[in-house]
Amino acid sequence: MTTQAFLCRDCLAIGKIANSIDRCPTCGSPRVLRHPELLKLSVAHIDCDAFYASVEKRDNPELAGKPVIIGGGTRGVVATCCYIARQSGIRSAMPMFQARKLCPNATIIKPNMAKYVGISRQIRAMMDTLTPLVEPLSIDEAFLDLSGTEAVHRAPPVLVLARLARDIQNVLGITVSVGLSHNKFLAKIASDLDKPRGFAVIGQAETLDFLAPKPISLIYGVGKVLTETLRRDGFVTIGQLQQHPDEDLMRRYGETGARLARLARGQDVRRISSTREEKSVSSETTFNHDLSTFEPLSTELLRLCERLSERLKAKKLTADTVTLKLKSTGFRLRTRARHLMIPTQLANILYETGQQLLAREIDGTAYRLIGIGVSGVHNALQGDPSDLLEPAIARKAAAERAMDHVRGRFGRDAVVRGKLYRPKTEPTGPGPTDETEGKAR
Ligand code: DCP
Ligand code: MG
Repeated sequence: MTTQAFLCRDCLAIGKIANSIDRCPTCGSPRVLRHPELLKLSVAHIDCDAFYASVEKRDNPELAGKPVIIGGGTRGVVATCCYIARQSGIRSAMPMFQARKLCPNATIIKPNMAKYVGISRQIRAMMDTLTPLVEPLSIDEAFLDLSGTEAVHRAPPVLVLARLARDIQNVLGITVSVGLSHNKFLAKIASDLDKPRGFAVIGQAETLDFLAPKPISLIYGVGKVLTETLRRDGFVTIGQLQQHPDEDLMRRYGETGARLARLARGQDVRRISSTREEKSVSSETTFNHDLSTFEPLSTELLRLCERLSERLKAKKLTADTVTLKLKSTGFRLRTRARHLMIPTQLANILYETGQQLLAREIDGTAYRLIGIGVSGVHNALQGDPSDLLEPAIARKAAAERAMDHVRGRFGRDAVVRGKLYRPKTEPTGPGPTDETEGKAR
């Protein structure tokens, strides 16, 4: 009789179980996890189920069993919807009018961000009691590294995680899904496999076979453009990348190819780094004369992005949220933020994002100050900058790093972007530049 390690997600019984038995021998529940590597794996990703919608359903029992959409507000799109509403085809980011058409009887609720942030913090606090290595990715998800915690908890990571999922449900009234594996890439994929209220495991032994039939777009950072390039070259599944010689992938796609080859095999060396202090870094400048048009504001923005990027690079940091700050002549403050899919330290990306945010604020208002800041700061892994995954970004990154190299050798003014070039005698210029670093919010 062959046996396997098992864990019951209801009564939390743990032990060995015969392969032929599919219910918990203690409580009879079918929610049994079984896997040969169940007691060895320690990297987890946890993601709340239909987060905003779950919170609203928790707070209004009349909504139980009914379709609920969270959205509207200023953006006019769906933020999320519950799993019942998803059966009608509604998805995040869909225009509200389309969602209403798909499910006319859905209850629509405007997002209450303060409430969701509060619950997110409570979940985080529960995670922090289990390991110092908690890395939040967004408001409703985080990586946890539970390696080496078995002695403290007197329980293997899988049991600690099942307890956590149960406690979050009992204490906070919302459900989460857990992915357990041997690295971040696979743990994140796993948490999505069994949603909602899921728990999925991807072991070392099945990594290659698990990934082989999956589409290449499952690899983080592979966006529409790269997917299309690879499809044209005959690569559709991850298995096709596995079968292809690494050297040829590198010859065709450079650094991106090397990275694709590694991830296709499920190799990911990124560590889980806790950003316990939600750090923010920013640069801002006050003008000698107020500015109201795009071009001069954009020129100042570029200068600030270069300084900010320089500081991030020096400290080996990347960040995933960019915030533009503007202060009007009447001292009214505007801040506009955008989340990036791939964390960055590049001036080019900061500038592109900042410009998009700036363009919407050009409405005749005269500004006396512009600032650009980042938060969601992570340690950049040496030799593994995530900007190398998407070729369009990789090209900009390569150009920027070449420029940094020249500046490193010959000084900051050795290369000056055309937009920032000013003859030395020109009298006007910006006022003082402030650089700050601290806790976000
Ligand atoms: N969100 C948003 N706009 C989007 C995507 C998400 O405002 N385009 C918000 C609402 C979500 C929350 O972020 O509740 C978390 O995002 P997820 O992608 O994790 O989505 P959900 O938690 O809602 O659903 P799932 O069960 O698929 O994780
Ligand atoms: Mg979620």
